[in-house]
Amino acid sequence: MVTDEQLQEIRDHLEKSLNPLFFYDDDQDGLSAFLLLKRKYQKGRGIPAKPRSGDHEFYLRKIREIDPDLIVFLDRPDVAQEVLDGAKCPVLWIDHHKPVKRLGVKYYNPMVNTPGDNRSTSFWVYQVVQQDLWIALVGCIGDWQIPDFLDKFEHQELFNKKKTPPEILFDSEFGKLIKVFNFILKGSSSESRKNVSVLEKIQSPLEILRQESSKGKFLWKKFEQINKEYEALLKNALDHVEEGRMFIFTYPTGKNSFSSGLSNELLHRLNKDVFIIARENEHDEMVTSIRGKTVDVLPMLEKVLKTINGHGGGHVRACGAVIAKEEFPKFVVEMQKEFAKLKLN
Ligand SMILES: [Mn+2]
Repeated sequence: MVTDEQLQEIRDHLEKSLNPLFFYDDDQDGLSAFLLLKRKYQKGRGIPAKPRSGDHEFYLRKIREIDPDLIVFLDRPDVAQEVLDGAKCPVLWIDHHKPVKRLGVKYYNPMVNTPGDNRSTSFWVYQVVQQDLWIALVGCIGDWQIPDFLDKFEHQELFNKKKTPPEILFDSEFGKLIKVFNFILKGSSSESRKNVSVLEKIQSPLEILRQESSKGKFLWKKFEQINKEYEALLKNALDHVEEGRMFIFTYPTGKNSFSSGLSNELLHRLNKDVFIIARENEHDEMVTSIRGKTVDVLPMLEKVLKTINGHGGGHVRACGAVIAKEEFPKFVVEMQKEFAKLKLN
Protein backbone atom coordinates (compact mmCIF):
# COMPACT_ATOMS: atom_id res chain seq x y z
CA MET A 1 0.00 0.00 0.00
CA VAL A 2 0.89 3.67 -0.08
CA THR A 3 1.33 4.65 3.58
CA ASP A 4 -0.26 7.60 5.39
CA GLU A 5 3.18 9.21 5.68
CA GLN A 6 3.64 8.94 1.94
CA LEU A 7 0.19 10.43 1.28
CA GLN A 8 1.10 13.33 3.57
CA GLU A 9 4.40 13.80 1.73
CA ILE A 10 2.47 14.13 -1.54
CA ARG A 11 0.15 16.73 0.04
CA ASP A 12 3.13 18.70 1.40
CA HIS A 13 4.80 18.87 -2.01
CA LEU A 14 1.62 19.99 -3.75
CA GLU A 15 0.80 22.61 -1.15
CA LYS A 16 4.27 24.12 -1.44
CA SER A 17 4.43 24.12 -5.21
CA LEU A 18 3.38 27.19 -7.21
CA ASN A 19 3.61 25.73 -10.69
CA PRO A 20 3.33 21.92 -10.76
CA LEU A 21 3.40 20.03 -14.04
CA PHE A 22 1.34 16.84 -14.24
CA PHE A 23 2.03 14.16 -16.84
CA TYR A 24 -0.89 11.75 -16.71
CA ASP A 25 -1.57 8.53 -18.53
CA ASP A 26 -4.10 9.22 -21.27
CA ASP A 27 -6.77 6.87 -19.93
CA GLN A 28 -9.55 7.18 -17.35
CA ASP A 29 -7.30 6.40 -14.40
CA GLY A 30 -4.61 8.88 -15.37
CA LEU A 31 -7.11 11.61 -16.23
CA SER A 32 -9.09 11.07 -13.01
CA ALA A 33 -5.94 11.23 -10.90
CA PHE A 34 -5.00 14.51 -12.59
CA LEU A 35 -8.49 16.01 -12.17
CA LEU A 36 -8.56 15.11 -8.48
CA LEU A 37 -5.27 16.95 -7.89
CA LYS A 38 -6.09 19.91 -10.12
CA ARG A 39 -9.48 20.45 -8.49
CA LYS A 40 -8.06 20.16 -5.00
CA TYR A 41 -4.99 22.36 -5.38
CA GLN A 42 -6.24 24.66 -8.17
CA LYS A 43 -2.86 25.06 -9.82
CA GLY A 44 -0.55 23.64 -12.41
CA ARG A 45 -0.65 22.28 -15.95
CA GLY A 46 -1.71 18.81 -17.00
CA ILE A 47 -0.43 17.02 -20.06
CA PRO A 48 -1.76 13.64 -21.19
CA ALA A 49 1.09 11.26 -21.96
CA LYS A 50 0.59 8.54 -24.52
CA PRO A 51 2.90 5.61 -24.93
CA ARG A 52 5.12 6.65 -27.85
CA SER A 53 8.60 5.95 -28.95
CA GLY A 54 11.06 8.65 -27.90
CA ASP A 55 8.73 9.78 -25.14
CA HIS A 56 11.65 11.00 -23.02
CA GLU A 57 12.26 13.78 -25.57
CA PHE A 58 8.60 14.73 -25.35
CA TYR A 59 8.80 14.94 -21.56
CA LEU A 60 12.04 16.92 -21.59
CA ARG A 61 10.70 19.39 -24.14
CA LYS A 62 7.56 20.03 -22.09
CA ILE A 63 9.63 20.42 -18.92
CA ARG A 64 11.82 23.03 -20.63
CA GLU A 65 8.80 24.87 -22.02
CA ILE A 66 6.82 25.01 -18.79
CA ASP A 67 9.70 25.24 -16.31
CA PRO A 68 7.72 23.82 -13.33
CA ASP A 69 8.77 23.79 -9.68
CA LEU A 70 7.32 20.28 -9.24
CA ILE A 71 6.70 17.43 -11.68
CA VAL A 72 4.13 14.71 -11.01
CA PHE A 73 3.84 11.58 -13.12
CA LEU A 74 0.46 9.88 -12.77
CA ASP A 75 -0.31 6.29 -13.76
CA ARG A 76 2.65 6.06 -16.15
CA PRO A 77 4.19 2.56 -16.07
CA ASP A 78 7.63 3.77 -17.06
CA VAL A 79 9.63 6.98 -16.98
CA ALA A 80 13.18 6.93 -18.35
CA GLN A 81 16.05 7.74 -16.01
CA GLU A 82 17.24 10.47 -18.39
CA VAL A 83 13.94 12.33 -17.93
CA LEU A 84 14.37 12.25 -14.16
CA ASP A 85 18.01 13.34 -14.59
CA GLY A 86 16.87 16.24 -16.76
CA ALA A 87 14.40 17.61 -14.22
CA LYS A 88 15.62 20.53 -12.13
CA CYS A 89 12.88 20.30 -9.48
CA PRO A 90 11.40 17.58 -7.26
CA VAL A 91 9.64 14.77 -9.14
CA LEU A 92 6.79 12.67 -7.74
CA TRP A 93 5.62 9.53 -9.48
CA ILE A 94 2.38 7.89 -8.40
CA ASP A 95 1.70 4.58 -10.11
CA HIS A 96 0.46 1.05 -9.56
CA HIS A 97 2.12 -0.90 -12.37
CA LYS A 98 4.99 -3.31 -11.89
CA PRO A 99 7.54 -1.43 -9.74
CA VAL A 100 10.68 -0.13 -11.38
CA LYS A 101 13.90 1.22 -9.87
CA ARG A 102 14.85 4.83 -10.65
CA LEU A 103 16.96 7.49 -8.98
CA GLY A 104 16.01 11.09 -8.23
CA VAL A 105 12.27 10.56 -7.88
CA LYS A 106 9.79 10.14 -5.03
CA TYR A 107 8.14 6.93 -6.13
CA TYR A 108 4.71 6.02 -4.73
CA ASN A 109 3.62 2.57 -5.82
CA PRO A 110 1.54 0.27 -3.56
CA MET A 111 3.23 -2.77 -5.12
CA VAL A 112 6.61 -1.80 -3.62
CA ASN A 113 5.48 -2.47 -0.02
CA THR A 114 2.69 -4.90 -0.80
CA PRO A 115 3.19 -7.07 -3.88
CA GLY A 116 -0.25 -7.74 -5.35
CA ASP A 117 -1.74 -4.45 -4.14
CA ASN A 118 -2.27 -2.80 -7.51
CA ARG A 119 -5.09 -0.47 -6.50
CA SER A 120 -5.26 2.22 -9.13
CA THR A 121 -3.58 5.61 -9.22
CA SER A 122 -6.86 7.47 -8.73
CA PHE A 123 -7.57 5.35 -5.63
CA TRP A 124 -4.40 6.66 -3.97
CA VAL A 125 -4.84 10.20 -5.23
CA TYR A 126 -8.36 10.13 -3.76
CA GLN A 127 -6.75 9.26 -0.41
CA VAL A 128 -4.60 12.37 -0.88
CA VAL A 129 -7.43 14.81 -1.71
CA GLN A 130 -10.49 13.17 -0.08
CA GLN A 131 -12.95 14.93 -2.35
CA ASP A 132 -14.70 14.39 -5.71
CA LEU A 133 -15.54 10.76 -5.04
CA TRP A 134 -17.30 10.34 -8.40
CA ILE A 135 -14.10 11.18 -10.28
CA ALA A 136 -12.14 8.66 -8.21
CA LEU A 137 -14.79 6.04 -9.05
CA VAL A 138 -14.38 6.70 -12.77
CA GLY A 139 -10.65 6.06 -12.48
CA CYS A 140 -10.89 2.94 -10.32
CA ILE A 141 -13.73 1.20 -12.18
CA GLY A 142 -12.09 2.21 -15.47
CA ASP A 143 -9.16 0.10 -14.22
CA TRP A 144 -11.56 -2.80 -13.45
CA GLN A 145 -11.48 -2.26 -9.69
CA ILE A 146 -14.29 -1.75 -7.18
CA PRO A 147 -12.91 0.54 -4.44
CA ASP A 148 -14.07 0.32 -0.82
CA PHE A 149 -15.69 3.77 -1.05
CA LEU A 150 -18.16 2.76 -3.78
CA ASP A 151 -21.08 2.69 -1.30
CA LYS A 152 -20.55 6.35 -0.44
CA PHE A 153 -21.46 7.45 -3.97
CA GLU A 154 -24.74 9.35 -3.90
CA HIS A 155 -25.99 8.27 -7.35
CA GLN A 156 -26.08 4.48 -6.96
CA GLU A 157 -28.85 4.39 -9.61
CA LEU A 158 -26.20 5.08 -12.26
CA PHE A 159 -24.86 1.55 -11.72
CA ASN A 160 -28.19 0.09 -12.94
CA LYS A 161 -27.83 -2.66 -10.30
CA LYS A 162 -24.64 -3.89 -11.97
CA LYS A 163 -21.94 -5.14 -9.60
CA THR A 164 -18.78 -6.23 -11.41
CA PRO A 165 -16.39 -3.84 -13.21
CA PRO A 166 -17.08 -5.16 -16.74
CA GLU A 167 -20.87 -5.07 -16.18
CA ILE A 168 -20.65 -1.50 -14.87
CA LEU A 169 -18.26 -0.52 -17.65
CA PHE A 170 -20.22 -1.90 -20.57
CA ASP A 171 -23.82 -2.22 -19.38
CA SER A 172 -24.55 0.75 -17.09
CA GLU A 173 -24.96 4.51 -17.21
CA PHE A 174 -21.88 4.96 -15.06
CA GLY A 175 -19.97 2.99 -17.69
CA LYS A 176 -20.98 5.67 -20.21
CA LEU A 177 -19.41 8.27 -17.93
CA ILE A 178 -16.17 6.27 -17.90
CA LYS A 179 -16.24 6.22 -21.70
CA VAL A 180 -16.77 9.99 -21.72
CA PHE A 181 -13.56 10.44 -19.70
CA ASN A 182 -11.74 8.18 -22.13
CA PHE A 183 -13.11 9.59 -25.38
CA ILE A 184 -12.70 13.31 -24.63
CA LEU A 185 -8.93 12.69 -24.65
CA LYS A 186 -9.12 11.64 -28.30
CA GLY A 187 -8.81 14.03 -31.21
CA SER A 188 -6.24 16.79 -31.55
CA SER A 189 -4.32 17.89 -28.49
CA SER A 190 -5.94 21.35 -28.56
CA GLU A 191 -9.41 19.74 -28.60
CA SER A 192 -8.61 17.40 -25.74
CA ARG A 193 -7.05 20.25 -23.74
CA LYS A 194 -10.29 22.22 -24.12
CA ASN A 195 -12.38 19.19 -23.13
CA VAL A 196 -10.31 18.55 -20.01
CA SER A 197 -10.51 22.19 -18.96
CA VAL A 198 -14.32 21.99 -19.22
CA LEU A 199 -14.33 18.73 -17.24
CA GLU A 200 -12.30 20.45 -14.50
CA LYS A 201 -15.36 22.58 -13.75
CA ILE A 202 -18.09 19.91 -13.77
CA GLN A 203 -19.62 19.41 -10.33
CA SER A 204 -21.83 16.35 -10.81
CA PRO A 205 -21.82 13.40 -13.22
CA LEU A 206 -25.45 14.20 -14.03
CA GLU A 207 -24.35 17.41 -15.74
CA ILE A 208 -22.79 15.16 -18.35
CA LEU A 209 -24.99 12.05 -18.36
CA ARG A 210 -28.30 13.97 -18.31
CA GLN A 211 -26.87 17.08 -19.98
CA GLU A 212 -28.01 19.23 -17.09
CA SER A 213 -25.59 22.10 -17.80
CA SER A 214 -24.12 23.71 -20.91
CA LYS A 215 -20.66 22.38 -19.96
CA GLY A 216 -22.12 18.89 -19.60
CA LYS A 217 -23.90 19.22 -22.96
CA PHE A 218 -20.63 20.27 -24.60
CA LEU A 219 -18.80 17.20 -23.27
CA TRP A 220 -21.66 14.86 -24.16
CA LYS A 221 -21.60 16.10 -27.75
CA LYS A 222 -17.83 15.50 -27.96
CA PHE A 223 -18.37 12.02 -26.54
CA GLU A 224 -21.06 11.17 -29.06
CA GLN A 225 -18.84 12.19 -32.00
CA ILE A 226 -16.04 9.88 -30.92
CA ASN A 227 -18.40 7.15 -29.79
CA LYS A 228 -19.80 6.85 -33.32
CA GLU A 229 -16.32 6.01 -34.57
CA TYR A 230 -15.78 3.58 -31.68
CA GLU A 231 -19.09 1.74 -32.15
CA ALA A 232 -18.31 1.19 -35.85
CA LEU A 233 -14.92 -0.27 -34.95
CA LEU A 234 -16.45 -2.44 -32.20
CA LYS A 235 -18.96 -3.84 -34.66
CA ASN A 236 -16.12 -4.66 -37.08
CA ALA A 237 -14.22 -6.44 -34.34
CA LEU A 238 -17.27 -8.40 -33.15
CA ASP A 239 -17.91 -9.54 -36.73
CA HIS A 240 -14.29 -10.72 -37.06
CA VAL A 241 -14.09 -14.50 -36.85
CA GLU A 242 -11.10 -16.14 -35.19
CA GLU A 243 -10.78 -19.92 -35.07
CA GLY A 244 -8.43 -20.47 -32.13
CA ARG A 245 -8.55 -19.44 -28.48
CA MET A 246 -6.60 -16.27 -29.23
CA PHE A 247 -8.45 -13.29 -30.69
CA ILE A 248 -6.32 -11.09 -32.91
CA PHE A 249 -7.66 -7.91 -34.45
CA THR A 250 -5.75 -5.13 -36.17
CA TYR A 251 -6.98 -1.85 -37.59
CA PRO A 252 -5.34 0.85 -39.70
CA THR A 253 -4.06 4.28 -38.76
CA GLY A 254 -6.98 6.52 -38.05
CA LYS A 255 -7.57 9.67 -36.16
CA ASN A 256 -8.01 7.87 -32.88
CA SER A 257 -6.64 4.91 -31.01
CA PHE A 258 -9.18 2.75 -29.23
CA SER A 259 -7.09 -0.37 -28.62
CA SER A 260 -7.16 -0.33 -24.84
CA GLY A 261 -10.90 0.29 -24.43
CA LEU A 262 -11.75 -1.95 -27.35
CA SER A 263 -9.74 -4.86 -25.99
CA ASN A 264 -11.53 -4.49 -22.64
CA GLU A 265 -14.95 -4.54 -24.22
CA LEU A 266 -14.08 -7.52 -26.44
CA LEU A 267 -12.77 -9.36 -23.37
CA HIS A 268 -16.17 -8.84 -21.76
CA ARG A 269 -18.23 -9.75 -24.82
CA LEU A 270 -16.28 -12.64 -26.39
CA ASN A 271 -15.36 -16.06 -25.10
CA LYS A 272 -11.62 -16.26 -25.87
CA ASP A 273 -8.54 -16.74 -23.70
CA VAL A 274 -6.21 -14.08 -25.05
CA PHE A 275 -6.88 -10.84 -26.93
CA ILE A 276 -4.36 -8.96 -29.06
CA ILE A 277 -5.73 -5.70 -30.45
CA ALA A 278 -3.37 -3.55 -32.48
CA ARG A 279 -3.49 -0.28 -34.36
CA GLU A 280 -0.95 0.78 -36.93
CA ASN A 281 0.46 4.23 -36.12
CA GLU A 282 2.10 6.79 -38.36
CA HIS A 283 5.62 5.59 -37.47
CA ASP A 284 5.23 2.05 -38.89
CA GLU A 285 4.58 0.62 -35.46
CA MET A 286 1.75 -1.49 -34.11
CA VAL A 287 0.38 -0.11 -30.85
CA THR A 288 -0.88 -3.22 -29.17
CA SER A 289 -3.19 -3.99 -26.26
CA ILE A 290 -3.04 -7.47 -24.80
CA ARG A 291 -5.65 -8.95 -22.47
CA GLY A 292 -5.88 -12.33 -20.76
CA LYS A 293 -9.25 -13.72 -19.76
CA THR A 294 -8.03 -17.05 -18.42
CA VAL A 295 -4.23 -16.69 -18.45
CA ASP A 296 -1.59 -14.15 -17.37
CA VAL A 297 -0.40 -12.39 -20.48
CA LEU A 298 2.35 -10.16 -19.08
CA PRO A 299 4.84 -13.03 -18.59
CA MET A 300 4.12 -14.15 -22.17
CA LEU A 301 4.73 -10.63 -23.46
CA GLU A 302 7.94 -10.19 -21.48
CA LYS A 303 9.34 -13.42 -22.91
CA VAL A 304 8.40 -12.56 -26.47
CA LEU A 305 9.82 -9.02 -26.25
CA LYS A 306 13.28 -10.50 -25.70
CA THR A 307 13.33 -11.66 -29.31
CA ILE A 308 11.29 -8.90 -30.96
CA ASN A 309 11.95 -5.26 -31.81
CA GLY A 310 9.47 -3.62 -29.46
CA HIS A 311 8.81 -2.51 -25.91
CA GLY A 312 5.95 -2.76 -23.48
CA GLY A 313 4.62 -3.68 -20.05
CA GLY A 314 1.64 -3.29 -17.75
CA HIS A 315 -0.44 -5.57 -15.55
CA VAL A 316 -0.46 -9.37 -15.48
CA ARG A 317 -3.73 -9.68 -17.41
CA ALA A 318 -3.81 -6.29 -19.12
CA CYS A 319 -0.69 -4.99 -20.80
CA GLY A 320 0.46 -3.23 -23.91
CA ALA A 321 3.36 -3.03 -26.33
CA VAL A 322 4.62 -1.08 -29.28
CA ILE A 323 5.97 -3.41 -31.97
CA ALA A 324 7.75 -2.54 -35.21
CA LYS A 325 5.25 -3.16 -37.99
CA GLU A 326 7.41 -5.62 -39.93
CA GLU A 327 7.91 -7.65 -36.76
CA PHE A 328 4.21 -7.86 -35.90
CA PRO A 329 3.46 -11.18 -37.68
CA LYS A 330 6.44 -12.75 -35.87
CA PHE A 331 5.19 -11.21 -32.61
CA VAL A 332 1.79 -12.90 -33.03
CA VAL A 333 3.41 -16.26 -33.81
CA GLU A 334 5.65 -16.01 -30.74
CA MET A 335 2.69 -15.10 -28.54
CA GLN A 336 0.82 -18.10 -29.93
CA LYS A 337 3.79 -20.32 -29.07
CA GLU A 338 3.88 -19.00 -25.49
CA PHE A 339 0.13 -19.55 -25.17
CA ALA A 340 0.46 -23.11 -26.45
CA LYS A 341 3.18 -23.77 -23.84
CA LEU A 342 0.87 -22.52 -21.08
CA LYS A 343 -1.89 -24.83 -22.21
CA LEU A 344 0.47 -27.82 -22.12
CA ASN A 345 1.35 -27.18 -18.47
MN1 LIG B 1 -4.15 2.83 -13.91
